[in-house]
Amino acid sequence: MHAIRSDDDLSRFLANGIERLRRDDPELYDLLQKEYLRQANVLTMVASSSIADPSALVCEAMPTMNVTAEGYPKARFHAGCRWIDEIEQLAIDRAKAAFGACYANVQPMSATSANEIVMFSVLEPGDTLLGLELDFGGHLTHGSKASISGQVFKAVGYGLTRDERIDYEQAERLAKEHRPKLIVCGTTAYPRQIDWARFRAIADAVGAYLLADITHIAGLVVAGLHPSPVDHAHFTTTCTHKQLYGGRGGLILIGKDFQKTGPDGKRTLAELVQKKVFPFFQGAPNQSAIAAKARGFAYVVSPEFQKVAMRIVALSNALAAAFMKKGHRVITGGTDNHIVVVDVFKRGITGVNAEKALEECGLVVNKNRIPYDVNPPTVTSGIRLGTNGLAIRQMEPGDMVECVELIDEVLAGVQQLNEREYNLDSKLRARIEGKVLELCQRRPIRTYPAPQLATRAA
Ligand code: DSN
Repeated sequence: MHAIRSDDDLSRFLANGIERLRRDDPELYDLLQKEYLRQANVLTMVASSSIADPSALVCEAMPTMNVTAEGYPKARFHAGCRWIDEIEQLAIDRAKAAFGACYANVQPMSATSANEIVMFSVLEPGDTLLGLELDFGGHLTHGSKASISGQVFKAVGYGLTRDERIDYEQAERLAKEHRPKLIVCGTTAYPRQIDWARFRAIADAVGAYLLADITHIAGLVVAGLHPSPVDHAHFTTTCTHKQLYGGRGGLILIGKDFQKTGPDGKRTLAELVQKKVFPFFQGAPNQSAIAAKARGFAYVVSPEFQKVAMRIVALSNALAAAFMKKGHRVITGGTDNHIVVVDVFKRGITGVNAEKALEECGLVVNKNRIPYDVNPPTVTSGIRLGTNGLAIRQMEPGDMVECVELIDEVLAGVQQLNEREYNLDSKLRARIEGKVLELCQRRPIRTYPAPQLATRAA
């Protein structure tokens, strides 16, 4: 190997790339710069987002991107994979260590594809799966008719009880009635803990496999602030860019069942997943994303992240309490994780109007259906908030009271014209926007530029 010269250093390489981008493609550079500033200048409370550390983000920009590497470490279909193999193995080892798993596949491009890969590992087209209904906080890939999961497989859905908790009894009843081959648990808008052992008991009673999708709560699971499903479920999936603060993509884990044989009675669950990721579902993996995942897996086992995870939960509890103190209806009356769902329709505003009005003021949340919603998915009766990004800003529970004051003022100022249109007084908007900027400046993202109060980016 030739020695790496000091001027071959990666930081110089990246700086050169940025300089060339600025010089040769100012149009694109300007848009990227605007997005960078936008994130600094708004309070992002979208529950499915977070703020990755630059040390994870830069991995996505590495020359690893240049390597085509179909296959797995030490079993590639292409040459030139010596370091790629080590990077992917490092990501696998770190993922297994972080989650206490026996098997990890770091190649899925997203949690969506991770879920589909698991489904095709144990189901044949036309087989039955049982998942949480989208309307009750499930995910598109848990059996929605809009996704492969609901079109290729026969999907049956369980819901929530009237007090907005997972209806385990209904899930059990439906499992016994429909004999699914796969049961999916995990949610996108459920603020409470999930009883993995109970789901496993339901699955075992009907001979089904269990898939736990922990996309939203993966960081809390690593931090021990939510019980882990890894040894309860046959398969655990997650994305790596929400609460793992790593590269954008998916991850499949298997716990103690990794050597159990699958439906054909021959191949193990781990072997089935390995073959379904590649070559069945994907070609060459994104090795830069895998490097960024490796960085995220190291971050979430650090003492620093333990504090972030505790802050995530403390902030969401404070957020929920502040909403309720203002008289808002919070779904389930609180939260155990990072998610808070608020019924804004009770105040006469649709979720979509609330989302748009809040974003105008620098408060970024997303519209979300609430249990037994009377409005369609593109309108909704609720908004969903999450504290992953606020925790990175090192916010304190007291700041949540201020956030809710601002949100409440905006909602009170919305004059709803119809379910998708509203008026918002421009003076109110400017005032709240200014207060959001002050808050962003007081609690900056450490690695982003401090917001400029007078010159907010468009
Ligand atoms: N599942 C969507 C969400 O929760 O917002 C996107 O990941």
